[in-house]
Amino acid sequence: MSRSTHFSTAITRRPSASITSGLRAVDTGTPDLALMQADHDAYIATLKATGATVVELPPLEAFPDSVFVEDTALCLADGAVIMRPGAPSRLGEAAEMAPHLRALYTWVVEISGKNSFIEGGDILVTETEILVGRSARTNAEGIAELKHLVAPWGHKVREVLTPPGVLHFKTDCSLLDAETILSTKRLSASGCFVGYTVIDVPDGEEAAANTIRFNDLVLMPAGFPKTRDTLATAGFQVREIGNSECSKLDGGMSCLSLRFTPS
Ligand code: CIR
Repeated sequence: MSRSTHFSTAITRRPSASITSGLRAVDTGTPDLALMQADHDAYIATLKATGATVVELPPLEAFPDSVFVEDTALCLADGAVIMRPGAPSRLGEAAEMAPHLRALYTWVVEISGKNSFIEGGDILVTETEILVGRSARTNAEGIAELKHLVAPWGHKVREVLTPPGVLHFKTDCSLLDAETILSTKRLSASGCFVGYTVIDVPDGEEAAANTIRFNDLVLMPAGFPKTRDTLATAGFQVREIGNSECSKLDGGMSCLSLRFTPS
């Protein structure tokens, strides 16, 4: 079993009523909290169906984007790293997550430089390396600090570029198994996945690139039949989860959880 796809635990946070004030690149309408909650419940049930424990945290009204817990931390086998989100309205979310990780991990370290910014959505952990996309949220200082913090745990960090105009590196890709990455063509064409098997997302379904492999399942946003069929044909067990409301806030499958096996 691969440590980059198989996990005992996930952390999620219930969406808050303030989600309607969440960040978004383009306004495509107000998210419907009840529908988002129903989709969130289905997401959690699917994680649990793999046998994992899901720690469900309460909503944080002061932080409209706090349902997107992935951006607050990087959870590795050896320890967790608390991020410093580059979005000013999200910076305080990391401190809210820290005690929950300290309760589960022996080692928790923090990105602390005042000029260092990094969000979990820009980080793809594979079996052999940690790819970090420089983006509007993640800068060179944040990546350098992460590199320094995880080196003692034996991890190699490789800096890559999140495509311009794309929120996070993982908005455009996901790890499907130890060797295989699902990616948009615009990202895979950059050459950053040389050495991996890449499955390109079919044209017109770029929003389906953000999936998660969680134990035996691949969770993907509903409404992308070509991608679903491509993944099923490649042998993956796919579960579709409604994402219409989170997508109004540029969020997807990976953003909604931290996934790990605590040390
Ligand atoms: C934001 O702009 O920060 C949120 N509205 C969406 C965060 C999505 N997170 C992720 O892709 N990891």
